[in-house]
Amino acid sequence: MSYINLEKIALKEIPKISDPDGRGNLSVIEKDVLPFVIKRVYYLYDVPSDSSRGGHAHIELQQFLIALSGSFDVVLDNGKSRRSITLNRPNKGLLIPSGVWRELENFSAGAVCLSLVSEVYQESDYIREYQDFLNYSK
Ligand code: T46
Repeated sequence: MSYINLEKIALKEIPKISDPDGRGNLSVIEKDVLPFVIKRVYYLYDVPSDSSRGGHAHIELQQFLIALSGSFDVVLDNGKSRRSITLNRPNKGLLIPSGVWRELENFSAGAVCLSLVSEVYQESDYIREYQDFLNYSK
């Protein structure tokens, strides 16, 4: 397996419909926005600012993360290098392919992280030990 190019992982615009009468915005994710069929949706909230989530990679699962409210940082690691991306807009999402280690940190007060994923929950899809991930990503 070759190292995944982290520079290709970028924030993706989600279509936004601004209301002409000033009633705010509506964003929609429908077919063709994501390269996978959504099999599961979960969300993280009430995360203390000094806590982190993630700290693992997935073997098959792809996911799309959105900061529905507030902000947080996603640290991506391909086994060779790291990069951090801030999510702070509900009309931008981060598409994380399989095989990338991720850590979510610096949650602001009231932050809500929505996660749309390509697989049902399966613990066997997780690589939770960093050394195992380094061996896997070589
Ligand atoms: C990811 C980051 C961003 C379930 O029972 N069903 C589920 O669908 C999920 C996602 C988790 N769980 C259980 C498994 C653990 O006992 O909930 C507990 C916490 O899960 P975990 O420690 O994996 O939570 P995070 O926030 O560290 O990771 C989650 C996702 O698991 C992961 O795919 O990328 O959010």
